[in-house]
Amino acid sequence: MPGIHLLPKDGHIEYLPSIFDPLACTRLFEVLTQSLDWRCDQLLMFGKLITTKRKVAWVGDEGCAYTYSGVKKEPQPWTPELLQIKSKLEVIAQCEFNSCLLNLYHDGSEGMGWHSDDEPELVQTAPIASMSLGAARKFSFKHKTDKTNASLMLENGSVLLMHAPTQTFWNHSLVKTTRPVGPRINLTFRAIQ
Ligand SMILES: O=C(O)CCC(=O)C(=O)O
Ligand SMILES: [Mn+2]
Repeated sequence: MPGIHLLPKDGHIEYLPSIFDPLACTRLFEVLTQSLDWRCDQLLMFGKLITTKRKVAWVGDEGCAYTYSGVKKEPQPWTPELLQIKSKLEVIAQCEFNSCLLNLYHDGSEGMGWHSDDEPELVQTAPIASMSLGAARKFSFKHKTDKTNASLMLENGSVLLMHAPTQTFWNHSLVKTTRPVGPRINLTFRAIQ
């Protein structure tokens, strides 16, 4: 599938704008907000348990528990809407996913710091498919060793595919902004072994 390619080396990302139409996105935003059990995220930082304002929902096949930032998450079951999105992204990404992490950012004061999704339970060769709904937000990559930077805007209805070995060599972050921006939901479909 033709997309916008951004990383100069050591990985491969494809940005696909307008995969979902604006009407479908508005409806999905509402349905996801109401049909999932959203919790404040909990991260272990310097030995302390931090609770974020950003909300998360972890969805997946039974048995797909996932540990990140020192906290183990048990999945909630798939909803019909999430299964439909999953099928569409599996065709685009040519890969099967068994879990999805959803993040709900209420405004520009919420973001996600530098990290890579390189946990051992993720299938290392599988891409991560990241779908965005709502406000467009800046997403940045920084090379882990030489600190090369690259950024793009993740727009409503877009999909970003992060192919292997991107997570090995690059960190990414969802940049906070003082610009007034509305809420945004991001869905990252993942393959857990
Ligand atoms: O909100 C985003 O676009 C990124 C979220 C992310 O990096 C993650 O869930 O691991
Ligand atoms: Mn990530």
